[in-house]
Amino acid sequence: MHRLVAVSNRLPLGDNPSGGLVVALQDALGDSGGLWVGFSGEPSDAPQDSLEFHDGARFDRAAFDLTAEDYESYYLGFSNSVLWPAFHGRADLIEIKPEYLQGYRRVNDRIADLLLPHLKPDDRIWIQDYQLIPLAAALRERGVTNRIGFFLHIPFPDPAICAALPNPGEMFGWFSNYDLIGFQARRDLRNFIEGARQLSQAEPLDDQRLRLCGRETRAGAFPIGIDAAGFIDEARGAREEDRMRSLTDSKMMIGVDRLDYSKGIPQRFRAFQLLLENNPDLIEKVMLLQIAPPTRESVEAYQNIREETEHLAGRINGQFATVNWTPIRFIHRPIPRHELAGLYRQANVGLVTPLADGMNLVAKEYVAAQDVADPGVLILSRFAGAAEDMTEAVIVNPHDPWDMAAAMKRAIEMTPNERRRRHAALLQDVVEHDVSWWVDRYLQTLG
Ligand code: ADQ
Repeated sequence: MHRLVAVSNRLPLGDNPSGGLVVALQDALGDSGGLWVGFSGEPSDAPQDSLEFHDGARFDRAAFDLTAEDYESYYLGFSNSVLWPAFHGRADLIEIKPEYLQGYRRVNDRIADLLLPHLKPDDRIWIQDYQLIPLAAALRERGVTNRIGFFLHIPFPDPAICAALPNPGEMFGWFSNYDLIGFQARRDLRNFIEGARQLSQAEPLDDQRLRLCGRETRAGAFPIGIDAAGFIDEARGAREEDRMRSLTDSKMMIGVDRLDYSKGIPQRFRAFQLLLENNPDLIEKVMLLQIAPPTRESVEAYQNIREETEHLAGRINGQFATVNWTPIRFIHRPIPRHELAGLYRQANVGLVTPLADGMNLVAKEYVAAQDVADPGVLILSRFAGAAEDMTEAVIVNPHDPWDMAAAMKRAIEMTPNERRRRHAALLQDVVEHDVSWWVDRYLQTLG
């Protein structure tokens, strides 16, 4: 039995984590007795030169801290102003600054230094996500020969966008230090292999292994799941008071996203506007509940998306609201899981319409939360990784407001039989491919 050492950007210390990665890893490490290492969450003036261990969980948790300058360049800078937009296909939003890349390298080197004294020869190391791509290379430079795996939670872009990074060659070199590189979707795996071939002269050896920068590595698609059983229970147990009243005679559509430009929230609002413009009979009969807590607010693109969505919701509400009805309700705070589960269950339509998304756990949570006798309808963007397997959702192109408005109408009017048939197929996938399936499959392949 190998001890699992997971490393992620954020070490969750609170009780109400809102990022998908955090939710997934917490469920996953639950009883494995491993070590989870991540950033403490608050920049510090005097960072410690060792990890800080925290008690209280069934596994060890150890935090590193960062200076304000490191946080700025590594996290807000290279991770979220270069890699995040690039990997989500938004080369137009990339902001390249040499100090961002330097900070990204420096912080990954520092994490390797802090982790080194705590590693045992038999540990399996599993590094999570785009903030930490260089970490295996940094550990290898320090003599670590353990199995090291990586999982990318966000999409991997096509080669033309990789070429817009300041350092595509260096990036593929970083990847080559992993024994297993995991992606969410088959599309990401194809993009990676094609990018590695075009930009780094990689040679595919078979459909899983490739020779990259002089090393042999393995890559695969491992679609992440949710704690399906837990979520089903949560939704069944949702108390009446956690639901929205005053809505009994109107239909509700729900969107739950971090407020991020990749999630397609303005496009969703515009499609809803079109739906109301073209179907006046739906006035007072359907509303959209959008829950979207802001994130990364010091990055300009996030300030812009917040302004854009608030402005648009205000305009649409001004255009259509009546004394008794507001078409869009926009909530900016995270809400507890049991409350969220109750709202999903109550919503007739789940709107998951990102322009790009690694997987999207909200799609799976929405399905898990439904009442099987009278389930709601999932509308899912073809650009979410989830769409590769959740084919019984109503699949839409989020760039096309006409397509989305038609899907909304179809979902609202769908017969109970068709709703049950689609939902049963979706639920089976969500339950069979849950988060423990994901962890087991990944770790077996790494092993
Ligand atoms: P995210 O971009 O954060 O995750 P997502 O997969 O939708 O996206 O996960 C969001 C999680 O946060 C869900 O569990 C959701 O319930 C929760 N959440 C969102 N808004 C909330 C709110 N207002 N209150 C409470 N909880 C809220 C990244 C990738 C995704 C990938 C995940 C996991 O971008 O594509 O699916 O990692 O790999």
